[in-house]
Amino acid sequence: MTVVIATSNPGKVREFSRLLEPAGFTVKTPEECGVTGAPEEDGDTFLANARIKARAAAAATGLAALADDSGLCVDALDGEPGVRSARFAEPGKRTQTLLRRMEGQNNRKARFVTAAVLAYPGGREITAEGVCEGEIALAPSGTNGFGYDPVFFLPELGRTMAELLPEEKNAVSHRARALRALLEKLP
Ligand code: ITT
Repeated sequence: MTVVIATSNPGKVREFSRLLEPAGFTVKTPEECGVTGAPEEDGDTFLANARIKARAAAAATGLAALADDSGLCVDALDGEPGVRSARFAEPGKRTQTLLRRMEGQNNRKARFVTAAVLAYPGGREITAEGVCEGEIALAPSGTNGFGYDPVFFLPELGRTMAELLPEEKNAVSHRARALRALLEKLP
């Protein structure tokens, strides 16, 4: 089965490909299918935004399309940046902005959340969610992964998400958990 990964984020493509290709899927990016531009993510929830991206790519390519919408929910910030994770601050300043907002906070508990949607061109869809619990580190560390990974500390592993190897992130991440749950629902 060929699946289009409906994202403009190369980190997500890498993570999904690593999980899907060994399971026998052929993975394509929207660009490889001649599709450029992304739909507006104006949903109020991770699921709504994942659905917008997956449906748009399935319609544009005529192929099954997988999208995820993810974000970091921080308890001390009442769940922020959450569904606004990509708009929280300018690209390149998000982790710094988050650390500044967390200054003096003792409660560092946070979780990454992913809603994943596999949309078929005919309208059928399969959805799943994945969560990864952790803490906001005091300072960034690590160069792997992307986004907020350098400031997301996993107490059980004693490392930030950006200090994990790609296969280690895929063993515990919100995205991998959502994808595994989704694949279990495939007919
Ligand atoms: P697409 O919408 O094109 O898929 P995006 O990067 O905008 O790409 P999201 O809206 O899902 O994707 O991401 C919201 C923000 O959360 C964005 O700043 C990401 O960098 C960050 N994020 C998502 N998944 C992450 C992960 O696994 N590790 C660290 N940060 C992540």
